[in-house]
Amino acid sequence: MSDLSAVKAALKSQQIETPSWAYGNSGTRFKVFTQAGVPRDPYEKLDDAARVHAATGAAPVVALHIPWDRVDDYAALARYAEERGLRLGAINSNVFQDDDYKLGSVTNPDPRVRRKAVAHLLECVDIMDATGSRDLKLWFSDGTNYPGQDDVVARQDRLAEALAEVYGRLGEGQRMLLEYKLFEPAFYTTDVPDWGTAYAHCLRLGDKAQVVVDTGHHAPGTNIEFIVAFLLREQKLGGFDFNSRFYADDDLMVGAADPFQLFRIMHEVAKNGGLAPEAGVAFMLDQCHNIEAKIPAIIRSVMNVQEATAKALLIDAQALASAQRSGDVLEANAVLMDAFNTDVRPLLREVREELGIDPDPVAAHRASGWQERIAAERVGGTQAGWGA
Ligand code: AOS
Ligand code: ZN
Ligand code: ZN
Repeated sequence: MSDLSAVKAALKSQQIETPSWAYGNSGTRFKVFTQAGVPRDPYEKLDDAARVHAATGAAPVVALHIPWDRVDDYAALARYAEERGLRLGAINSNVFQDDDYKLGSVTNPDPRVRRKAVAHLLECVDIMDATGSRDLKLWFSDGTNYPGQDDVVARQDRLAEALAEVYGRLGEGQRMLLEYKLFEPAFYTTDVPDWGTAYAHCLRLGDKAQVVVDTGHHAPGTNIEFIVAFLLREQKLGGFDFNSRFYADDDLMVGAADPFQLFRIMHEVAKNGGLAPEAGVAFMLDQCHNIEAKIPAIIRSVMNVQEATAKALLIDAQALASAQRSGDVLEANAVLMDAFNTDVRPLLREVREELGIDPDPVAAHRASGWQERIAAERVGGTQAGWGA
């Protein structure tokens, strides 16, 4: 795409979904460094998310996590979001934080535990009905630690059975997004370890089941953009959990360690129709901000996705196709690199000015006084945290 107004229009229509848990305290198993002013409940998380949207104009959707965001009245929470120009996004289920799940949730050898896990997933669909959320995001920590610990194929059967039951409960316009992860917390086998496994289950389930690609969930060196291109071609890319990894599932700011990889991913997304709203690709963040200020970090992350998207949109598609047709390897690569090496920050400043927001979202947020205000006001109560 080289028509600048079309590039700008595409950038203006891209929506990034921020995760409620990124606003709360988080850390590693070694230490959680708490921060002043962190939200104490889902409502305050939405207040912070509204600041991210105000600063960027591109983050109107907020993903929830059950039970971390448990409230009595989900419809009221959805209204609260709406009053702030937001809407509630994916409902992230949690079948990994309970003693019962030591040997797995939906793949547990004990039918009682499997029942409990499925009941939670079904409850998440009830919540979607109340919030108006489109997506149920499923990530299973299920797997084994030792050879022989359990029957690998029987676990796939149990997984398929649970997924089918939840799939059957989905309403019109609702989807199930199945996330894969190479390892952790299970270290020998993981029941949904890769895109192929997730894809195979989704294929059997039907159109409402799609794969979610968490960029942090691959072996080093995995060509994630190939996976993205393949899934888009098959109409099975439901969305992303964007973050940045260096070693494993590091959940750092998207685009921080490897902006080139993010550009390559966004190139496949843009080229294969994934930016069109009707493609339904959810651009979610799945990050934690352990040592950096949370709201500015989320703003920066949204900007990183926008910058990669802008560069992908600036690729001269005709020049690329012609170099590819003629087998000009160097020229084809140069076309891509030209776009990647373009400084798109001035373009994005213009886009923001046209949207009527400050061209510098991080500076605008810092100047807003929000951080000082929440640090002063949010005293007492318990701060929300990852896992709380
Ligand atoms: C876990 O590693 C995953 O990335 C999940 O997406 C998880 O559900 C998310 O971190 C929120 O719980
Ligand atoms: Zn994830
Ligand atoms: Zn993860």
